Amino acid sequence: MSGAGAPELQVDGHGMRVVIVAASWHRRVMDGLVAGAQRGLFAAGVKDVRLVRVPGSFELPLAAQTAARSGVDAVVALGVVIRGGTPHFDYVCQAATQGLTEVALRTGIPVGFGVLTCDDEAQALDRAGVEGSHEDKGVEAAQAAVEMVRVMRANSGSGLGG
Ligand code: DLZ
Repeated sequence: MSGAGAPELQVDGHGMRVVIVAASWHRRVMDGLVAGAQRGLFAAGVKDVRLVRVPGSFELPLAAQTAARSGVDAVVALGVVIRGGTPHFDYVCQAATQGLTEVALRTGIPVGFGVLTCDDEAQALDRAGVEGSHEDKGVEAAQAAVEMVRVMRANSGSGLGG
């Protein structure tokens, strides 16, 4: 899956409260993703942004669920899992992806998905919004979360949202 075809979202997050939950493995990549998400949220007008750090991507769903239940409008989940020589990669990716999906469905709170699953660190850095990157997945995840708040609110009368 490539980043080609990503929408250009003009998002408005004024008045929203957002929590970024971020894993700590692979520091350089994570610093880029967190900075990108913060940049995206501030550019959208979100002033109330809190950052929660967890050890690894496996821990993201629980932190995201706790944040989602605390009364915020949206959660942005960030992590990077780099393929090693064992099946561990697949289990961590699966747990993070499935867990974050369940959090959004269970709570009704949008969760921006900014978890990179890469073959190596160079591939991850190319998507991390650092100098020389071709993509900025932190910004994309933040914009998607803010846009989903708007979508849910706009469609609350149609059974979408609360
Ligand atoms: C154990 C592990 C490994 C091997 N690789 C990564 C990784 O690339 N990215 C990441 O975010 N976390 C990794 N982890 C840690 C797990 O996500 C988790 O923190 C530990 O298994 C402890 O629960």
